[in-house]
Amino acid sequence: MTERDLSGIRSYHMPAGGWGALKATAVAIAEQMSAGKAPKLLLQTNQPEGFDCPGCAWPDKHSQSTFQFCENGAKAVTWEATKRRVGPEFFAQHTVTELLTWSDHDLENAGRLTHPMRYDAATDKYVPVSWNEAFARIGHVLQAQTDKSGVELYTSGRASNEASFLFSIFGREYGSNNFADCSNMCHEPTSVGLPKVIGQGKGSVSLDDFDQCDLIISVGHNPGTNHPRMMGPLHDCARRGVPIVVLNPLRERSLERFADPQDPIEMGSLSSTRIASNYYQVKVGGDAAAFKGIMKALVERDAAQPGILDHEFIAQHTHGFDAFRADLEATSWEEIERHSGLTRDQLQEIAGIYAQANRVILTYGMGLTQHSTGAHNVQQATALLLMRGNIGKPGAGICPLRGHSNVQGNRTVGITELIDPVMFDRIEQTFGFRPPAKPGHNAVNTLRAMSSGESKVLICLGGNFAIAMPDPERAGQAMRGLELTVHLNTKLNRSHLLVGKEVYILPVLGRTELDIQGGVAQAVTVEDSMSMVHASRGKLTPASEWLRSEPAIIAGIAQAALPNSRVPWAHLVEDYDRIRDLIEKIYPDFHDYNARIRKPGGFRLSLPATERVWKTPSGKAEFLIFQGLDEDPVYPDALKLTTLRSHDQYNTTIYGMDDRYRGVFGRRDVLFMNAQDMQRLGIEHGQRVQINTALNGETHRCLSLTAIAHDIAAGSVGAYFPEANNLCPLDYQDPISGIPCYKSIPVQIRKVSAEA
Ligand SMILES: Nc1nc2c(c(=O)[nH]1)N[C@H]1C(S)=C(S)[C@@H](COP(=O)(O)OP(=O)(O)OC[C@H]3O[C@@H](n4cnc5c(=O)[nH]c(N)nc54)[C@H](O)[C@@H]3O)O[C@H]1N2
Ligand SMILES: Nc1nc2c(c(=O)[nH]1)N[C@H]1C(S)=C(S)[C@@H](COP(=O)(O)OP(=O)(O)OC[C@H]3O[C@@H](n4cnc5c(=O)[nH]c(N)nc54)[C@H](O)[C@@H]3O)O[C@H]1N2
Ligand SMILES: [Mo]
Repeated sequence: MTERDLSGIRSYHMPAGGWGALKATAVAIAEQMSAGKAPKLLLQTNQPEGFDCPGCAWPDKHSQSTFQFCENGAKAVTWEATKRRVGPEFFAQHTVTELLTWSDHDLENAGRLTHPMRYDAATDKYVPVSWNEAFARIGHVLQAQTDKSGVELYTSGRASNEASFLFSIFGREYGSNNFADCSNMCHEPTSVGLPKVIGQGKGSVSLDDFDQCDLIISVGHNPGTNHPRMMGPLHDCARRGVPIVVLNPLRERSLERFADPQDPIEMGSLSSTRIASNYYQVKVGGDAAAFKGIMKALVERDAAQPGILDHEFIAQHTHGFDAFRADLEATSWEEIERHSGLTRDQLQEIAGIYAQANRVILTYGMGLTQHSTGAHNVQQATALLLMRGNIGKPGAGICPLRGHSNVQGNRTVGITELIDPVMFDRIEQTFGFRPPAKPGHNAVNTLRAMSSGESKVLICLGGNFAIAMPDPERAGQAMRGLELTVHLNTKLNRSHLLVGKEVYILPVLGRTELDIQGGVAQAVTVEDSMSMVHASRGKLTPASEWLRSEPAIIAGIAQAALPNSRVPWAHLVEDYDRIRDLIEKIYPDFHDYNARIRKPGGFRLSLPATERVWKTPSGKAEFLIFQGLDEDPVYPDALKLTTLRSHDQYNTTIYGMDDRYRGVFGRRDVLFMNAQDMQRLGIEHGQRVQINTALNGETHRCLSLTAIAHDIAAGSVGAYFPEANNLCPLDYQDPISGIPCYKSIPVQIRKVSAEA
């Protein structure tokens, strides 16, 4: 007899959204906030005079003032605005060793950080420290570093443009270009891959394009959970009869059907709208092969019926098509089928739907980017659009779905490890110092340098670096070896507990809170997924009187570390308009910054590809060939593990233990498997299995989970992050963009016997 544990595993038959979403919102409010406060707060989310939702980077029509309901946005807001507190009494009661035994959910659920804290090794506890003392010590250790390039500065994408810019100037004046960003784990293949093909590292569509498109291709994203406000446009398009073609190994409920909580008819009649017109369960890691198949089919159709491809656009606007077509013609259908997991007929069918549409938007998320071929995948998706001229015209274009609400903005205002001579010249002209010439570290190289002892200091502007990264063991060892670690955060997380010699937790104001400087309420600015920049104004009384804003804390650290700084830190922090005036000097695209953010909705940064201006070396859009088909030619037939977000989590923040739409309740220790794969391996629904990374030399990476039969493509398995990060080797990354491969890890799976 095998033991099976199916507790909390049950089918969920409802559509995404609907009453389930309203109920979950009510529960989130009841658990975190006093009921009176919440409705008013939620009504201020994404309104012209309110704050930008800290949930995701999906844009809003800010000029309108209708409230857009969003369950997971509500969770993000109430989680920040919680009534719970983690103050000095909390830390006095718990040693770091004890807190390490807590779950990620329990750590953050303890509440908002209220005081600056310093780790005391003698008692193994965090103790309160004054702001001045913390800044003085941090400044002292920073000044004492002989190798300034051994200081690492990490940014998580919730930080505003103002905070990110000050952080980037501080680090560069100090002497380090080490600006790792959560974008290195997220959309780096977009930032690196897109400029090579269309001359810009950002998407090309705006919200209005969704009103005009006649086909949407959705690849590797789960909007009902991660970009819920996107469900509005998807729902509208579906109702307009726009076909929506989905490529995703899992059948995600929100891509199947959705009931709009703002639609009285759907809510009243318990009906819903189908979202995907065609759903294709591509194999994990099979996207490049699938794109090649669709494009091969298009080439074949065009040979039979010229005009399927947009030859005029290709001739006038692109470069490299003949070689690209020759590669498609030389690729066999058998290989395409084997690697994509889709049949030739299915791929032909997609090509047929695509060939009939004239204004096509292709949207994508982590399912496409977090691969060892992430940049290639993004480029293949773009090539598909280019073949029929679907970039740079109304209703068409490429739409990467960014993660954190300001991750795109961080990068625009200087959070990059790369050397940019134009930016460096402007910094020199503006401030009178030149940033160091040595290129910095991205996220993976940051962890490598910390782990080898080359880097000794880590300053984190938000986030949970050590837990978001692959290879928790190595991250733990790296964190424990540091001389100084500084965390600017709203909540307690596990990175705080991986203590080195000297550690500070500095509590920050959140996006929802009033930020008063020089007696005046300040606004910060953020850039959404569609390059719209707008203001965000917090409204709530801060969680504690000791909190400081991110810009103020960065200024405090900078003043202590750089006594002869050329930057007027205190003056800048008194009025954030002054910070924006400087951003405009370094990045001229922000001209008239302060005037333009005062208009409802803000302004859009320039996107040359939308005008069919291609900022590539050839001056044209490029067709770049992806050699071969498989992202993992060494282990093509191994099962491929993908790591996923549940419906109740925000990255490493675990709001709760349910994943409603996937039918998992009260637990996260599951491995989603295809029923045929289970049968082949003799594994039963609910049985405990051991998963090993199958990469050479990585066999020590293992994890035990409960296998459950799920509607997932054959050859693919799925587990939750961050629990499964132990199975992700740090060195398994995309050589072009440096992103860790979180989504397609070759694994072996075996049963764990009941006696074991
Ligand atoms: N509520 C909430 N909102 C969030 C976040 C959150 O954690 N919670 N995180 C934010 C951040 S930082 C980000 S980056 C975004 C992430 O948003 P998504 O990109 O939606 O993130 P994932 O949950 O990683 O899921 C990706 C989807 O890709 C599919 N997939 C997995 N492997 C493959 C593959 O090989 N090929 C294809 N085609 N599909 C695949 C999965 O089945 C899943 O549906 O969301 C942001 N918004
Ligand atoms: N296996 C696997 N690993 C992954 C992924 C995956 O799909 N699979 N996804 C990757 C992706 S896309 C990303 S973006 C990274 C996420 O990496 P990070 O951005 O580093 O992690 P988060 O979990 O978003 O950070 C949570 C912490 O942010 C802090 N915080 C919240 N709001 C604020 C604020 O306003 N200011 C400040 N200063 N702090 C704040 C809180 O203290 C909280 O503990 O994870 C990556 N890791
Ligand atoms: Mo992300």
